[in-house]
Parts: sequence; C-alpha cells; structure tokens
Amino acid sequence: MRNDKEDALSQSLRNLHPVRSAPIQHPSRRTVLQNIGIAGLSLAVSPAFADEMVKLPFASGPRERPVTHAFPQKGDMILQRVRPPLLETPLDVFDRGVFTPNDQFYVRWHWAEIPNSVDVNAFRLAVRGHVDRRLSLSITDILRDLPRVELAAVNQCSGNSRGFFSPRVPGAQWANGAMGNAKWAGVRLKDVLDRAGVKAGAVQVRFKGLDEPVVPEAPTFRKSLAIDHARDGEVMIAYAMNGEQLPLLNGFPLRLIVPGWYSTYWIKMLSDIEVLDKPDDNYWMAVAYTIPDTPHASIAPGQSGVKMVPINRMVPRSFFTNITDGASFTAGTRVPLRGIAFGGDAGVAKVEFSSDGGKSWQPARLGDDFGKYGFRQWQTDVALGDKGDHALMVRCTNSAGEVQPDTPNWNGSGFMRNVIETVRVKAV
Ligand SMILES: Nc1nc2c(c(=O)[nH]1)N[C@H]1C(S)=C(S)[C@@H](COP(=O)(O)O)O[C@H]1N2
Ligand SMILES: [Mo]
Repeated sequence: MRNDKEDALSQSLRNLHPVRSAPIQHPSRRTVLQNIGIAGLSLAVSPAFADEMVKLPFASGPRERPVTHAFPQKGDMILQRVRPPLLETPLDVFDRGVFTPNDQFYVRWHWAEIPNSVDVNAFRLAVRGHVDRRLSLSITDILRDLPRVELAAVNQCSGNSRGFFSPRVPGAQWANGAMGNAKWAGVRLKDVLDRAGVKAGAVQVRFKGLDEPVVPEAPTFRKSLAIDHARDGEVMIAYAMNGEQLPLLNGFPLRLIVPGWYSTYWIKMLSDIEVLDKPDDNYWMAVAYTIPDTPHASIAPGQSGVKMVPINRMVPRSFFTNITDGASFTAGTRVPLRGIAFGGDAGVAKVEFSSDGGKSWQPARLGDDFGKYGFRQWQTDVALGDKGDHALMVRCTNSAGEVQPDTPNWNGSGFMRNVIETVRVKAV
C-alpha cells in the first residue's frame, strides 16, 4: 500500500515543470524542442512505488526486481537502481515493434548530479580545443544552420545481459533489457567539426554532458573517439528520438549517436566537444570500459596480465521476444516464434533458428530493413512433435560474416555478452 507522502512524491516525480520560455522551432522541418524539467529527480523512489515484481532468470537463480512507473517521462520499467537511475526495458516491449518506445527506453547514468531541467533557450554546445574557431552553438543554430540527418540505431549498454555472467561479476545485474532501437534525427558531428575547423595534428574528439560527479574528486564522465571516426559522417548529434525530443533521462536536449558502437560513447545532454591533439587518458577511457584484447573479449575467470583496450564496436545478437523459459506448447501443434536481431556494427545477413539444441538450423524470415544499425524483426514457426523438454535457439550472422558464438564469453566487467540465446520449453 502507498501512503500519502509517497503519493505526493510520486506525483511530483511525474510532474513536468517546463521553464517558461518559447519553444524553439526548426523553420523548415517543424522540429520543436520544448523545455522539459522534472521535479524531484534527486528524491529517492522507494521500491514501494513498484506495482509488481518481475523475475529475471540469472545463472545464480531467479532474482526479483520491482517494476516502476515513478520516473518522469517513463512508463513501466524494471528498477535496477534509483540514484543515479538505472531502468531496464521489460522484454515484452521488444515484441511490440522494431522501435523501442521512448517511454520504455532503458536508462543508465554514472553520476547522480543530473540537471532536472534544461532551458533550451539558454543551452549552448561548446566546440573547442584543437580547432580554428571555438563555437558556442544554440539549439536554434543547430536546427537552422546544419543539415538534418536520420538513422535507426541500436543503443546497447556494454554491460547488457551482465546478470547472466557465470561466475557472477560486479556491476548492474542487467538482464537483456539494457538495449533499445530508435530512429535518431539530428546533425552530423562532421558538419559541426567542419564549422569549427579541425587543426592538423588532431587525434581524438572528447565529449562531455551536463551531468557531474557527486563529489568533486571523482572523474567527470567523458568519452573520446578517434578523429577519423568522429568525422565519418555517421556519428551524429541527435535532437530527436522516434520523432520526438529526447526524454530528459535519455539525454535531452542533445546526445551523441555512435552507430554500431556500445552506448558508453553515446554521451547524453551533450554540452562540450573538445578536439584533442593527444590521446585521452582520462579514467573513463583508460581504466573503465576497457576489454581484454582477445577473441570475444573473453578470458578465463581469474586470468590476469591481459592487454586491455577501450571497448568499441558491437557484435551480433538475437533474441526470442514472444516466449520465455518454461513456456509450454501442445505437442504437434504449429506455434509462431518471433524476435529481434541486430548485426552490431554491420547489418543482419541472416537469422537462423534451431529446435534441437543447435544440431540443425533453419533460416527465419526477416522483417523490414530500417538500416544496418537497427533491430531487425525475425519470425518462424515450429511444431514440437515429441512430448518433453526442448531447447529452442536463435542466432544472427551479420553482413561481415560474423556469427554469435555458441559458448558464453567471460570478462571481469561483464561486457559484450552475445552467446546464442536458448529458451527451454516443454511440449505437453
Ligand atoms: N552524459 C552522460 N552520457 C552517458 C552516460 C552518462 O553517465 N552520462 N552513460 C553512458 C552509458 S554507459 C550508457 S549505457 C548510455 C545509456 O543511454 P540511455 O540512458 O539513453 O539508455 O548512456 C551513455 N551516455
Ligand atoms: Mo553503459
């Protein structure tokens, strides 16, 4: 039961408090960015705000998590942590469409000092460092002066599915919902850098958002990309997500999109772009978010002395979205199976399905192609003749010929899981 105090808090959390100023409108495209603010984001949401619990089927046994809708601009989400917010997308959301709705898109922040409102008229994006001209761009400058581009792309946390690592590793115990697919609209990072004029000798570009560490000694969250990557014409600064402005918790008003790469690089509330003439050795590049430089970033538990490199491109994955472990089917009856796949940093070439635990594979039918960096739906159907237990599996091969591995990788950070998924069902 909720008490009155909690009700009031829950209301204030859901309340949007726009700062009073005129919305900014793109003159030709009718893109409007309206101020959003959220009251009381820093207040703790107690698990009493949960309406139900969800069971996540980890290797160490099922773990219960509350489902919450107490966060501003967010619908039902699996609550991993309150402050800073870590909210996971429930798996059934991926069954409903190839694009993940903004109000159920997962949320992950490192530091709890997140502005709970952003005034779009006062907001400026700085471009500085090893450039000919420093820029301070308003939202209007960006909407009016630079060509608009659009791209579907998967945003996936490096630690998505970490909860399935065995032996267990520390960090957020995500199931498979620390990912989502959206159609992003914005401007090319290259166009912004060209306006500033990158000087010869530039090696990397570093990005920072409006969030700050809770204690001054802690390292501000900053990530860098190689200069050629930053200028590849695909990396973009997004102001819209699935046709709407970004939810505050997903980085309003601007975020970086790095198609095909893990979203640790996708800086939210992007406010600062710094061109560097030497490699970035800040904590978040040199220490955190590094992976063993081995196939599948995999090592043996306890193995040390391995060369580490910054995490980078994503690898192919595929999932069932209409069945979970323990489902039971009527023996001999055809049942539809479907799910989603993505190729990582390349398109989906094929998705295959196995109903005999991986001994034989049949191709699944692929849904519409919205671009090589997005989710692709797949479907098939199966009739399980023999009564008893069956292991259903799905695997994706990307257009570079890379296929999901049949054994799980392991590393101490729980990064880059992409083993072939198995769902155990019963025919009765
Ligand atoms: N400014 C800022 N951007 C950030 C982060 C952050 O802590 N601060 N976390 C990164 C990480 S590790 C992830 S997984 C994604 C999560 O994006 P989402 O919350 O929109 O799903 O944001 C990335 N961008
Ligand atoms: Mo992440």
